[in-house]
Amino acid sequence: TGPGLGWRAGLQPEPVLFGGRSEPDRDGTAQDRLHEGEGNDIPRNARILELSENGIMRISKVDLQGLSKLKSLKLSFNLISHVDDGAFIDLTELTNLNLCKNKLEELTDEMFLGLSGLIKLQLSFNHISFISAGAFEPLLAVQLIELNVNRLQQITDVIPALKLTTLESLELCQNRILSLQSDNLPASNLKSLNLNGNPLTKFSLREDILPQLRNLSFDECTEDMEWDVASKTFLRSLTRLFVGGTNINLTSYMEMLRTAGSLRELEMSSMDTGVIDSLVDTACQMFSLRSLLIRDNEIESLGDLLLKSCSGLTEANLTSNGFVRMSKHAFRSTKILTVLSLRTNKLSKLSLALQVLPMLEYLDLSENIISELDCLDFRDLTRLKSLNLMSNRISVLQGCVFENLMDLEDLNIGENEVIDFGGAFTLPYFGKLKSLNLHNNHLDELQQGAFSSLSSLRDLDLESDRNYAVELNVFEGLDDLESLSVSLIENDRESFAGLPRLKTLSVFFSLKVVLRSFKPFDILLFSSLANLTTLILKTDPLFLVPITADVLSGLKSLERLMTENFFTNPLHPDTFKYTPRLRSLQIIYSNLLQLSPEVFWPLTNLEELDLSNNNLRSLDFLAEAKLSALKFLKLSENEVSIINETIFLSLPALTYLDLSENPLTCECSNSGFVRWATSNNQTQVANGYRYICAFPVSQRGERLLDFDVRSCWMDVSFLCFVSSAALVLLVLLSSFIHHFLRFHLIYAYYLFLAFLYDNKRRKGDVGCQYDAFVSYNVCDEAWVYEVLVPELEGQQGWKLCLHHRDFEPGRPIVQNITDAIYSSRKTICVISRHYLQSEWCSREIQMASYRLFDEHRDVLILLFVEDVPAHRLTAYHRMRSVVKRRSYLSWPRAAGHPAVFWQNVRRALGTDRDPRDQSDLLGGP
Ligand SMILES: *C1O[C@H](CO)[C@@H](O)[C@H](O)[C@H]1NC(C)=O
Ligand SMILES: *[C@@H]1O[C@H](CO)[C@@H](O)[C@H](O)[C@H]1NC(C)=O
Ligand SMILES: *[C@@H]1O[C@H](CO)[C@@H](O)[C@H](O)[C@H]1NC(C)=O
Ligand SMILES: *[C@@H]1O[C@H](CO)[C@@H](O)[C@H](O)[C@H]1NC(C)=O
Ligand SMILES: *[C@@H]1O[C@H](CO)[C@@H](O)[C@H](O)[C@H]1NC(C)=O
Ligand SMILES: *[C@@H]1O[C@H](CO)[C@@H](O)[C@H](O)[C@H]1NC(C)=O
Ligand SMILES: *[C@@H]1O[C@H](CO)[C@@H](O)[C@H](O)[C@H]1NC(C)=O
Repeated sequence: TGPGLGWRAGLQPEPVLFGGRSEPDRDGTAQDRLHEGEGNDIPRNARILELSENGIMRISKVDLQGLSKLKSLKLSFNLISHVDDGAFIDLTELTNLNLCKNKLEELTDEMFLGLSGLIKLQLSFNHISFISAGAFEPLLAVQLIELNVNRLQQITDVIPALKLTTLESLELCQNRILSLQSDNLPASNLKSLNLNGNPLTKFSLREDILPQLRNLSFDECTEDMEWDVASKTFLRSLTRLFVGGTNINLTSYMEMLRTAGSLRELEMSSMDTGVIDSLVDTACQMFSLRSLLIRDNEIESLGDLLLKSCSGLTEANLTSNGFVRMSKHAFRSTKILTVLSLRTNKLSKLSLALQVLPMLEYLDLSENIISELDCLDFRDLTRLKSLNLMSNRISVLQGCVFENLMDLEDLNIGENEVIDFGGAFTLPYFGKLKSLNLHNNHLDELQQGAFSSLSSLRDLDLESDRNYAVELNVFEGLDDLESLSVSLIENDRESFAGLPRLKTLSVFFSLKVVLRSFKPFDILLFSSLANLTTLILKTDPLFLVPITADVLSGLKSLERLMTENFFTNPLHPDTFKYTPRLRSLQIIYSNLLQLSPEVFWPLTNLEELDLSNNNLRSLDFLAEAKLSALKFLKLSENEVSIINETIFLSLPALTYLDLSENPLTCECSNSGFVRWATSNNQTQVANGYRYICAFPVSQRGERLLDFDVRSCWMDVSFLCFVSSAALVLLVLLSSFIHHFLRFHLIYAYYLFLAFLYDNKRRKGDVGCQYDAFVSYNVCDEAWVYEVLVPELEGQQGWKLCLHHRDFEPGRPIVQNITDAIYSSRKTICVISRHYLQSEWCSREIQMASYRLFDEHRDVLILLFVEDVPAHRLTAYHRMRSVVKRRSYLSWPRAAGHPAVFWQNVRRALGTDRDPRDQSDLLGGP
């Protein structure tokens, strides 16, 4: 059904695709084709494809292409009116094709090409009126063709089917066929022909065209039919005849029976009482007749006469005839009857009529109104194996009723009103009983040893809507019991003791458990059931007894656990540690709210998990649950709105996922899940295309899988676009900057370093070691050592840091120099032309000038040892701006008054704080 389904494939022995039902879209466009042009996403290895109840209108050539493994294809309840020639050509393995309930009008020659393995073809409920001569020719193995409820007018219309040598069964109910005449029909191997509901007026065999026919049905044929079979031998194989309806007259029936000499089974329904009596009488006189089925007739009383000639009968099925009374002698003649059904009548008592059937093995009296059984009713039925008394009104069970039923294996007294079976099952004659059904009776109590004589019993059903008490050791003696259903109101640890072979146990705990005991659920209730494989636990919705972590202790063989309303929130992490072999787990209607992954850790073999109806909000526990064998996961009717698709990475074997009825969100948070659901080729998301958005409000009612996940990816790619565009711009910009502003950048870089360094020092708060750091060029070294140092260190007593260094490029000891600058209060630059050329742009000066501006402190003292004309300063922007803004000291200008010069130097070295203090200091350009 188009995209939106995951698949069952891979390990599955039978990959299945369920289409399920889909309502037509609101705009009426329905899924009118199998695919919507997005490519065929049905897995190639699918074996079963179910596409019923969709709106498919035609099947085209490509729809089923390549599905060569398909065994069964179900396309019923669609609107298919056209199938392309060769549409099934690849389906060579197909055995079943169901096209019922469609709008096909004709079957063409090429339609079934390739279906050489087809065994069963179902075409009922279409509008077929024409079958092309070669239509069925490709069907080399077909055994059954159903063409019920179509518009075929003549039996000759189905000649293409009759010609098939493999065909055994042809169903033509409710067409418009008026007659069957052998004149223009081919001989056929048909074994079963159903003509029910056709307005047949004539059945005429003049030639031996149906030599193998065994079953023939004429129920509800609405016209008076003329029966004309030329020779008794033509119907020599006919063993089963089904007639019904009121429109065939007795003369025709008699003729029918006369020509069908080997009849073993005669079935009659909805006929006139008078016709039945005569027909049965005639039929029973046929030597071959063994089985009579008289159903859906209105016969009030089963009298002495109906079966009076039927002494050869072994089976009488008298279902749904409205018998109110039964004559004591009704079965007087049918002495060898082994099977008798009186199901669905209105008998209130048996009137000892059955006493006379010593050969009876199977007796069905269900769905009557029998309230009492006489001790003599079954007295002579000593061979009876199966007795069905279900749905009657029996309230008292007397032991004597079963007294002679020594061979009884199967007894069903379900849905009656038995209050007390008064020790019936402690009596010795039930030694062979294998199955006992006491479902839904009115029991009050089960006493100790109530079933003590049932030593062969395998199945016991004691489940009941009503609640009854179970005494200790009630199941004593049931050594062979394998399956038990029971409703409990007492939770006693001994309840299930002494059932060593028990494999299946179903327990319904009623509210009365709480009311009676008020104690926590007994932890060792099941502890003796080491062979149990299946456990079903249900409680009243109001049952709120706390379940202990040990509730499953001892169940070491358990493989299937189904609970409803039983576990309470939260589930103890150790709950399943006793059941390592569990393969299937169902916890439903338990309001778990949330689960911790640890709960599932012991369940390494778990294959099926059903957690429906638990108000779960998140599935994140699955990510850590280590459910590596899980194939089937059902989570319907919870409160999950967002699914993180990464959880499926931890479910490697998952093939089936059901998330129906969850309030899913149609937002980008679910886009990963939507993509996973539509694209993964292992897990089928069951009915995924029907999941409806619950949020956001604007999307409510839309389908989840219609949510356009591309819009989510678009956001991402837009982001990608923006960021890569930004990146490109950045690269362009940086190459531009590198090219044109490299030096500014380098400068800024050192400023930045200085800033960092400065910050560091400030934090370190290192005190000044020197009064001044002297920066000079090697050419001025003589002046520095001969004039400056003696004056400042000798005369004035300042402590100077002298910059002894080699000026070879590539060897600046940056750290040393900056250290020196920062451990001095001032930096004296001895400026000459040489200095400007080689030193001014050096790092230490830059850093010092940074310090100057940054700290707003006058750390820089400029000593000009020679006159530098203003225009020569222009190359040194910063120097110029310093010189413009600050005063400086000029040695040549002060040549006449060295004392003044040194006095000014002293003042400059002496000032510390505010640079404005000495703004008028020295005079300058
Ligand atoms: C300069 O650095 C060297 C090595 O890092 C060190 O040994 C020397 O003492 C430093 N000099 C000054 C003045 O800090
Ligand atoms: C004939 O009818 C009997 C009883 O309904 C059925 O079991 C049997 O399969 C039919 N035979 C064929 C060939 O259809
Ligand atoms: C019964 O039907 C046949 C065929 O339609 C007809 O020939 C015959 O007269 C009818 N017999 C009676 C008694 O109506
Ligand atoms: C009796 O006939 C009914 C209706 O065809 C069928 O459902 C039932 O199984 C038959 N019972 C026996 C014992 O054959
Ligand atoms: C399980 O069943 C076997 C026989 O099927 C039996 O021998 C054994 O005792 C049973 N185990 C328990 C604990 O009842
Ligand atoms: C899905 O789960 C994975 C693994 O736990 C996590 O990394 C991721 O963020 C989750 N995604 C969302 C959308 O919550
Ligand atoms: C399923 O998908 C996986 C990866 O996406 C691929 O390796 C594998 O062959 C596919 N299997 C089938 C049956 O298409």
